[in-house]
Amino acid sequence: MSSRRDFMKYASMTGGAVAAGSVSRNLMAALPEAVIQTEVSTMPPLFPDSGPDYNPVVTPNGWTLPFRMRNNVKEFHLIAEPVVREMTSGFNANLWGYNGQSPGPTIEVVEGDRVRIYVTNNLPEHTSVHWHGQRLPNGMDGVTGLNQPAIPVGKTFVYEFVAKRPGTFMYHPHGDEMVQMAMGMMGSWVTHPKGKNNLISDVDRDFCVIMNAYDIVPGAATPKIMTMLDFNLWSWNSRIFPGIDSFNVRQGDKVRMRFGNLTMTNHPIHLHGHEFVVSGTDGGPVQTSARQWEVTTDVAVGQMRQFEFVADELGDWAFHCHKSHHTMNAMGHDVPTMIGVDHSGMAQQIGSVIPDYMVMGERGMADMTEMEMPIPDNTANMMTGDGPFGSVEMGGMFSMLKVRADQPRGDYTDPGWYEHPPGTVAWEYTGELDQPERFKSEVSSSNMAPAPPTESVEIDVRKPRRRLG
Ligand SMILES: [Cu+2]
Repeated sequence: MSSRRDFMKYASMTGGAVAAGSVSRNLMAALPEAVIQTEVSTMPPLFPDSGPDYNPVVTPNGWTLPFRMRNNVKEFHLIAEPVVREMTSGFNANLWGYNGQSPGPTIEVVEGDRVRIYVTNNLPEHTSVHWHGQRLPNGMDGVTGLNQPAIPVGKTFVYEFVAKRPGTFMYHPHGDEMVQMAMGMMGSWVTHPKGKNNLISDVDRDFCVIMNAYDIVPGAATPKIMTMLDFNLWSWNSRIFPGIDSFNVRQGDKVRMRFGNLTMTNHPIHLHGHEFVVSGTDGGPVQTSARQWEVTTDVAVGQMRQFEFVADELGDWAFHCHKSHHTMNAMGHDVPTMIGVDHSGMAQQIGSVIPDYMVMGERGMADMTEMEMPIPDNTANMMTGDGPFGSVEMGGMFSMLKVRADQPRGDYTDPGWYEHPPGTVAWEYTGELDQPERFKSEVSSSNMAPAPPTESVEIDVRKPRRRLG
């Protein structure tokens, strides 16, 4: 099996979007071709044409790394390098990644495969790769200083091990990792089961997402790397909504989602309109008897989770992290809450000194999506993304599951907006409105200050007593 043939197959599937990389011709004799990808659209699955058959995964706004077979070993070539990632339309980030993108390409193998990965370091500093979650020889685990010397700038190291157990894994540096992961160095790894495994079901669609977070000041393009908690860009495969592709499926499809978390906080991943079971964790497939139906599953720091469901409800279903700050883009967090504060007068006074002054958050933040206030160049809007009924008021870790009866099998393209059958959209009631009856105790609640007591109140304080016996 020649690498050229593998490569050609992939290139023809993707319309030539993948191009050969920067490795010189004489090196190619020994090294597998380095394939570079710079398109941000979702690449179609990479069907295997050697070894055992499997149903490949799709990485939304990402791609799968082609390999070559050499003496029964699957050979890959990763190039660690600075990249420019379009995180959403109109916003580019200077990141570090692999083979042209951050996150790097998804690596897909089969249980029992012997895998050899060439890693070329084109970063301005040393690096290494840790194969997160894998069983492998200690010297292949990729911790700089502990298992190997760091890969110096300009050098290529080789990792080789057998992909022992099926599941969802990740890869990331384990040398100056705080900097390199904050800059976007990471990727997904999927090991398919060899043959039939009773705990791993066949699915029609298999999506693979790595969650990452960046701290990029509005107007800037390079992440702040010292940030520990206050990240402001919460992304899936280094894309932020509305830049994240929707997850498009055919009604009745069995769907698997794989989520890995390489951020510094947990993400409760929430799907509307369907229930799912968590079918796999970092340790492998979950026993059938231990699975429970959920609509949200938490993916903690450093974890991978697989969940599965049958997409039986037609429509465009919201799909997002349930931490509401994570469905927003770059914003200032240190802003006082002004809801309920009357700014009238004050804005005018400030306006005489600062002509463009604008009151923020007087009636909630939804106005922010409409204001279109001038923002610095190369800044993502805080929460935008238009739906068929107006602004979705979301950013960050948000997308949609689009279920269609006529979505062709294996077709991952966006079918557009769902057309609701007549009478199935929430509508405005225009009839009579009676004044709601309230309990007496409610009358003075909400925005009104409680009435001052008319007489002095005697309070009976009961002191805690020591319990006897
Ligand atoms: Cu989150």
